[in-house]
Amino acid sequence: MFNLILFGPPGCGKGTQSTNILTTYQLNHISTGDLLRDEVSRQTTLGLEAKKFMDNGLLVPDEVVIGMIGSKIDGNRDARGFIFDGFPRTTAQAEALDNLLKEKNAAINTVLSLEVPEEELVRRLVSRGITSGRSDDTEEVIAKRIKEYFAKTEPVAGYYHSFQKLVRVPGNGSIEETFAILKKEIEKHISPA
Ligand code: B4P
Repeated sequence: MFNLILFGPPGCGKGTQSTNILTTYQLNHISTGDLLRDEVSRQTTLGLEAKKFMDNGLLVPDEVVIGMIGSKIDGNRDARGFIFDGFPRTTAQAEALDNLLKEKNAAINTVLSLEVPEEELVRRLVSRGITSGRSDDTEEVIAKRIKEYFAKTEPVAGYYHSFQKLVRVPGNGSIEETFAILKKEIEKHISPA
């Protein structure tokens, strides 16, 4: 099983590149952002609670997100591997993920961190907000999300660096240029399916 984390700040292209990667390598995609937005749109208890955090640019509490991931991994036991997109976002989430995978005799193989300058992140997210209708893509909330990233999520890079799993990748080129760089890294581990 090949397990990849796409890591980086809001708007770095994790969701965009996941789409390319999962079709080329036949991996299962787990995006906590998508899972949470689905709960919000169905107005579940979890979704109504999560929305309060998301609309304020804050991370949703660890126990909520970790619970969602556990059931997703269990539901796809025969997968070739997983792309974790937007997860883990705290060191507690990273440790929980290691434990969940260990129970399945699996581990994270590589963490690809997309590096994009802050002004480009804001530009992309503001531009997405114009068409997406996402309530967290306003300039005010974007600023809070980036602050939350540097406070709580950036330290997760150090966690994976300590296991020699972190690879920093430039993410400010075009979508195609960035995908080509990611492919080179992924193909050190697996071939296209
Ligand atoms: P996410 O859904 O993960 O949102 P994101 O970080 O904004 O997205 P991403 O980096 O994937 O950007 P994208 O490719 O879409 O999280 C949303 C919220 O959910 C969080 O703020 C938090 O509240 C909550 N949450 C999620 N996971 C959580 C967790 N584990 N723990 C706690 N809370 C959690 O790209 C953005 C835009 O840029 C798009 O419009 C795209 O077209 C464009 N773009 C991408 N690549 C480009 C390129 N190379 N050039 C030009 N534009 C590009």
